[in-house]
Amino acid sequence: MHKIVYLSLGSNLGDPAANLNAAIAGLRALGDVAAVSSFYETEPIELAAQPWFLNCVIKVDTEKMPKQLMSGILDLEKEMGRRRQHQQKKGPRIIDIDILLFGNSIIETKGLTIPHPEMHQRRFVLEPLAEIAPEVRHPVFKRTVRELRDALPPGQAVRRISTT
Ligand code: PH2
Ligand code: MG
Ligand code: MG
Repeated sequence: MHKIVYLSLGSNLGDPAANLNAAIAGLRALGDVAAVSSFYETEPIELAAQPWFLNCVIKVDTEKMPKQLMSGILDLEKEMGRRRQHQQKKGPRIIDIDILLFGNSIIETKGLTIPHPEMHQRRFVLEPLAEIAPEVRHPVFKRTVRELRDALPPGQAVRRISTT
């Protein structure tokens, strides 16, 4: 059964744009990539003392189940050189791929929570997500992505990279 999934991608090590593009290419093995937001330069949040990130959001049409998708994502992160044991929690990374929304599913298991528990507080997620899916509704808060984005407190700088 097809499901529409939204993923957040982020990188702040090496060549972040190349890393996002490589991740998007790799994710094509897990489903059809139906939309890609602009890339955004974003102020690091939660752990401030690290380089700015490059973030984007993509829409994927997949036949995978949530756990299968998650394990495919973890394999891809590893393949791209991410080493979690050497990594500071919330710190710099070559690539981070998070599942934001999986259809309208609400999932709470060890190791996988959907919707992503912090997505509604993060401008680096909501700004690119509002670009490609403004009317999609958060299944827990029942607010659209645009409404959640507009309700964010000021702060958390994000700058859309122009592609033209
Ligand atoms: N990821 C984090 C913590 N903080 N800040 C920005 N701007 N972008 C991120 O992708 C990010 C973050 C943990 O995954
Ligand atoms: Mg992650
Ligand atoms: Mg993350």
